[in-house]
Amino acid sequence: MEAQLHVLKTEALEKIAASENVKELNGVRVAYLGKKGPITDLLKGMGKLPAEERPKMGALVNVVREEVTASLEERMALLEEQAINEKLQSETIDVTLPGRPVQTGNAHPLTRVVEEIEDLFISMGYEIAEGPEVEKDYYNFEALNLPKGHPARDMQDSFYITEDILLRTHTSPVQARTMEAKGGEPIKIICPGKVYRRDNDDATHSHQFTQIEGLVIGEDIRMSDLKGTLSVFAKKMFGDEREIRLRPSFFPFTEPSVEMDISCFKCGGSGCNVCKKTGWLEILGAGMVHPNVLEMAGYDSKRLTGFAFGMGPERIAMLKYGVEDIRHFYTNDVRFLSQFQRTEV
Ligand code: 2NM
Repeated sequence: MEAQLHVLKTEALEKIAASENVKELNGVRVAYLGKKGPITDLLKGMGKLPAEERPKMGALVNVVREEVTASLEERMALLEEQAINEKLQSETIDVTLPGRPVQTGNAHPLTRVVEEIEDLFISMGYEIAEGPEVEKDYYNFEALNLPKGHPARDMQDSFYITEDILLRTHTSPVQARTMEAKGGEPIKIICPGKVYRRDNDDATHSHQFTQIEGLVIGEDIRMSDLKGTLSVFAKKMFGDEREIRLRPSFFPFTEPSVEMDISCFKCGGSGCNVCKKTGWLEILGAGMVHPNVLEMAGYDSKRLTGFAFGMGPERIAMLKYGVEDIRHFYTNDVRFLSQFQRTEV
């Protein structure tokens, strides 16, 4: 029986050593130490031995069982650690890998020009005013010194909703509304927004486009204030070397009225393809607010005066970025839009 026990032990230890994973090792444990295993059998068979041999044999079987158990536990610990290490290895995540780039959009070129102009005027103390795009005839024309039948109304063929309501043809009605609301108080605003005119769309015309108008009303506001303000604007938008030039013009809501040119930012004034060899680029219209406009809004035109100006962000963006067709701004072709990606981070 001793020899039998020895063989059993050697066999068990070999199988334990040969087990390559936890499952296999568990099989060995059940086979040798389980209730139906040979060691249990030996213990059960103890009763058949002569009484004086029982203690010695019992002790021997126990020693073998403990040795096998100890070997099993040692091997189990090793295999479990191996299993964990393998799992860790195979599931490793390198948190230092660069992330997948996310496709980001960017502001529309017109939005950028409008925001740049807004920022400039905000820095000079202006507030931004907005108003309805569906507007009353009164604010769009009447309050701006364009009474019914005025020939200038034909200059701006409009989209009428009813006889008294139309899509605004400029953002001036926002200024008329602001003047009316301020009830004679000083004003310093710019009004950006969409406007509408009946036009056949082509490379330089669109039935819908954007405008930014400015209005300053206060004591002693003069033409020189207009010139200084617009000169700052020209340099900020088109470069410090820009000169401005005012030419006489006509608008019903201003008197006197002017068109403002800037010296060409490409050739500096010597003449090139951008300025069509004139050295100058027309940028905006402006003037001193007509006394009729002030009086209609409730201002005393003897006490307060003002200047106003209006420009088209599309035209400014086209000049600045060399865009040859206004329709590019509205057709949303990403091949066009993505060219205005901000490069600075
Ligand atoms: C322009 C040119 C000149 C203008 C005038 C006014 C108002 F409401 F104050 F009378 N707003 N905008 C104005 C003046 C607009 O755009 C070319």
